[in-house]
Amino acid sequence: MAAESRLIVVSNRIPTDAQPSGGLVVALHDALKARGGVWIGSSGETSDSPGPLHEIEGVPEYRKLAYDLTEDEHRGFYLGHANSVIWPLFHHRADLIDVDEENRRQYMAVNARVAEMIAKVVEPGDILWVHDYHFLPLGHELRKLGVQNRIGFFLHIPFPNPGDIAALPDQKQLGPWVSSFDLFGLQTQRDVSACLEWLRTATEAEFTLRGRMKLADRFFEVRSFPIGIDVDSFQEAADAADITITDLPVEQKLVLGVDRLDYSKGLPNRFEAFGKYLGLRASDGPRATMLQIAPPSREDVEAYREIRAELESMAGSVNGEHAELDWTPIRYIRRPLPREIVAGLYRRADVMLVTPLADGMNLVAKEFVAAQDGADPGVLILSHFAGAAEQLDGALMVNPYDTSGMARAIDQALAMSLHERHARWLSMMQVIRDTDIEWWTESYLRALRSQPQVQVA
Ligand code: ADQ
Repeated sequence: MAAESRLIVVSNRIPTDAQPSGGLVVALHDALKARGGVWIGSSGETSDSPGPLHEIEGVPEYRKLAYDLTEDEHRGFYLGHANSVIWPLFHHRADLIDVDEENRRQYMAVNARVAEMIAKVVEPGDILWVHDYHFLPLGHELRKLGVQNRIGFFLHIPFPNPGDIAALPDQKQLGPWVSSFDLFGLQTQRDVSACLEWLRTATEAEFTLRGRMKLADRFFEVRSFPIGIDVDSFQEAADAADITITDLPVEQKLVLGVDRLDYSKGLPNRFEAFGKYLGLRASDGPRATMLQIAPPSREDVEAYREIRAELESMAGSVNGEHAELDWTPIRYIRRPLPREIVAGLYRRADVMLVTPLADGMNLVAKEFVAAQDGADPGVLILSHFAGAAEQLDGALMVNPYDTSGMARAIDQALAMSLHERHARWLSMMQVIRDTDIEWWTESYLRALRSQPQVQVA
């Protein structure tokens, strides 16, 4: 068999541990270990004079090359344009975007600088796989430097509503950015439809006979690859976990939420729905406690400070209304918890609430399913707006804007028969096994490799 092409992965942060943990990071680590290649990303450090790529120690099979950002770049590129314009807009929150000319300039400058560093290490035959919204212009910058290798992109977050794209200061450039990649990978069919609709209505792109798109002189493909998890490793972690880690009495029901604290995750609506559920519940009925784990992320961004204050006030008011001497209905933990503990909580939970207003996929939904004991599985309540909803039709689907509907779903889930819980869980397990993380990496890279290297339709 001919040697496989060397893989170059580009992602915002490069893992610094030799043996990384976390689903996506492990998948990319495994892909690089098997093929050899290079992983390029930010070191997470800032420096006044960042200098060139520097080697980070890892495993012998592939190299890790990191770059530092200046303070100004971190503020403008990362906190500013990527997380205060692209993130909210792509999560359908155009009302939250904070457009700033200097931040946009830093976003472009970092992409140009990273492209120059990458161009120095690319060899003929390498394939490049660029990850996420921090690097939308990277393919275009690489093409400007003469890089002709196959370059793929994967967007981990939703594709925006086509009409909202007009709010991007870069809207005219987005077409050339997307078409500079040979394969533009998205999480769901819904994202692909939105992307194709935007290409058709707002750009000069044409559909070609072989299902590819053409924009100016470039041919490219837009396709969905729903990301998965390492099912066995999650199942093993849950099997090994201590499920008595909470002090809840065994007969008490646990309703769980595990999210990064982010306005896209729909946490205020979830708290409100749980409050309404408590209002529905018979006063002598079984007690259910909701445990929400939500460590704050990106606290330097104003919108994140606001959501944190809102949640704390809501938890206080629901508890004020419903708590009893020996029962606090909403518990809220703001620390990130280790994976083993999260796996134990998934296993202990009777109901899992995954109710984002918008989400690329949402791996928590899949991890919860993998962590269940098949003899007595819990119930997943899933928002229509999570990418995972396209696959996990065994979940109880909810509209996160309808908090009364969510309250009824919590009630229904807590009362569900073992027979129904089991049937729903089995159908979800089948899907998460069929499209696990290895399937995702393999199918994406196979599709990227099969893009013609010479640009033809
Ligand atoms: P995220 O927005 O981070 O990822 P998600 O996919 O749900 O969202 O979670 C990522 C990981 O973080 C999961 O493995 C989860 O276990 C862990 N995690 C989340 N909250 C945690 C907590 N409170 N404590 C400990 N661990 C926690 C982005 C996109 C998603 C997409 C992924 C992968 O926003 O839509 O699914 O990338 O493509």
